[in-house]
Amino acid sequence: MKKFTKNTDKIELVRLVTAGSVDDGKSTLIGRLLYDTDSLTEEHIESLKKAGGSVKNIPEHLAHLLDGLKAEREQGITIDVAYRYFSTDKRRFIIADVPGHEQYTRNMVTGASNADIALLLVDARNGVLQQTKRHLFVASLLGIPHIAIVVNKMDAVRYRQTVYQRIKEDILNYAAGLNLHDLQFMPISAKKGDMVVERGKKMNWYKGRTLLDYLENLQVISDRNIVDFRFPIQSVVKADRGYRGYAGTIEGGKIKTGEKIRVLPSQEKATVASIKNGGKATANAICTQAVMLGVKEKVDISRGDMLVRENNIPEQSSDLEAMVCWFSSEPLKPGKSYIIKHLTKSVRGRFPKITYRINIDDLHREKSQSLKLNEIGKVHLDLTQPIPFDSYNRNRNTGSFIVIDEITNQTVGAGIILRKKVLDKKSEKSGNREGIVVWFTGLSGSGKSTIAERVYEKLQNRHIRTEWLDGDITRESLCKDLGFSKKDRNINIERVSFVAGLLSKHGVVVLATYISPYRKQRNLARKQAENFAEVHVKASVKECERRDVKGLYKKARNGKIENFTGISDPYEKPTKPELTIDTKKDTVAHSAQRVLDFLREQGYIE
Ligand code: ADX
Repeated sequence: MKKFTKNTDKIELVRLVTAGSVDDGKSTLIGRLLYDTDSLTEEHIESLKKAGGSVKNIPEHLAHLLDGLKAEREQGITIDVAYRYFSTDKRRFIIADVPGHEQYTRNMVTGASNADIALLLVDARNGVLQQTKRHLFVASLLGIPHIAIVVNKMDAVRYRQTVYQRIKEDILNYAAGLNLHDLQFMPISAKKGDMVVERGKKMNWYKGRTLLDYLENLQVISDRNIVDFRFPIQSVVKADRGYRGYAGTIEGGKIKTGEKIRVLPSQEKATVASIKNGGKATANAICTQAVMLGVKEKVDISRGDMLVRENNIPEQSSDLEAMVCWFSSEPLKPGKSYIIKHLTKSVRGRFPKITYRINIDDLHREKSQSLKLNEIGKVHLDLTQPIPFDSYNRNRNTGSFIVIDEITNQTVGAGIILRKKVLDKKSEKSGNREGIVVWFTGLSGSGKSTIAERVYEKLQNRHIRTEWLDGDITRESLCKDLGFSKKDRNINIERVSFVAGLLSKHGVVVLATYISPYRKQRNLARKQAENFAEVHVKASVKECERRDVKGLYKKARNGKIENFTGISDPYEKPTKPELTIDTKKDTVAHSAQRVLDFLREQGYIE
């Protein structure tokens, strides 16, 4: 037997994921690897004895070894993926052991998320099963860099080369339709030990490497993205003297102290002042490290935000195209609201469309209205807020998400982001879509523009013809000559509602954000358009004054601004608005969603 000296310091760590179906000998194989590489711990041996085996007949009882896991299950701890460790003189390995029961897709997606190599087991007696194909498909979808098909139980087919060849051909035929980087095959008997660590004497026809030889010598291409710095904030730690630390895991790239960064979504700039790793100060940090950053400037950074390099910004969008694997017995319902967890941020979202479902047997694309348990499909994802992301093939971490059921709180799916949604312009633009004026009224600082901006972005993403008229902007151009006397405000609204009405008649969805304090003027605006919806953005003077975004309330109180709405000029509340939004209670995302829902219900958008 080979001897291992186990000097494990500083040797390379390789991540494996194993997958197979029930009874294909996965436990035996892992046990064999642990045993033949001298990686068994006292604990393993204890549990082996308990299970009725003894150290002498370990090879016969290898599978028991891993059934310690069963005991954990019986105690009610739900472990989907068990991690095993073994090492040789050359490398250390972590194996994510993925159980092969009916939840296999979920387990595989979980276990494979950062794997370097996937070992897919095939039982020589059964040949290629649907599950084998599914695993291979998921492995290719997840972009696992190396895949080894391990044909196990060769002893049970009398080590016949023809059996192995047949399986290899079947897989190669199937894999022709997949996007795989590196696919290898090896015949083994985990039970007898052939071709795992030792070559054995029974398969002289096989000239390739043993499994361990393969694992030890494979040049592992790291697919970690070390270029694009991505740091989602997990938590904000307040310390002495106003110091704030931003804690999280670096999900891409690297960073040094003194580098210029940007906070997303606010786009604010800052400079990295300090980096702490495990409590110790350091000058730089790299992808996968969990660190705490301090910044020089006083900027607003909170949990869920992302720090990136100043000039290397990820895409940001709320409309995405993705591939989703569905894990729940309750099928994916297009249009239903789910929680989408992307890095440290959770956002509401829906899947308005399933572009196609993949038939795992022949890889054909099929039309489908939903995705059932273990099914995989391409979907559109419509989020209530934009997220910063990279496509999955650029960064596995920032390019993936999980789907959580709002009510049960269970993970029901996982997805990988392909790209920002490219719309079928024809279908959205064609037809004589009607326009509408959506008139946002409310005090200065009530949140009109903030909400409208979100709605505007959503409509633009969908290629809906949209215009946004905003008080602060038209007062710099179209209404430059006007002040805030009653007369001037009336002219202001007259001009703007004329433009808005005109545009809406040409099929444009117009968002107008004006204080428009007088009821009479708003009714005039309504008359100018064929379709009109008044949205009352409600916030009390007290609340707006507390926010005082532009510092105008303070000035008005000090008498520096005349006729200030809410302070020295009246605001007449709408009596029958189509929509009322309370910005003290509702988030921006939710408020924008309500406007979009209204437009959808009324048939202005799909
Ligand atoms: S409206 O009353 O004529 O509808 P409009 O929406 O165009 O007002 O412009 C409001 C913006 O002008 C406010 O958001 C604020 O920034 C600025 N402003 C300046 N002076 C006043 C004032 N006296 N009252 C209200 N807003 C003012």
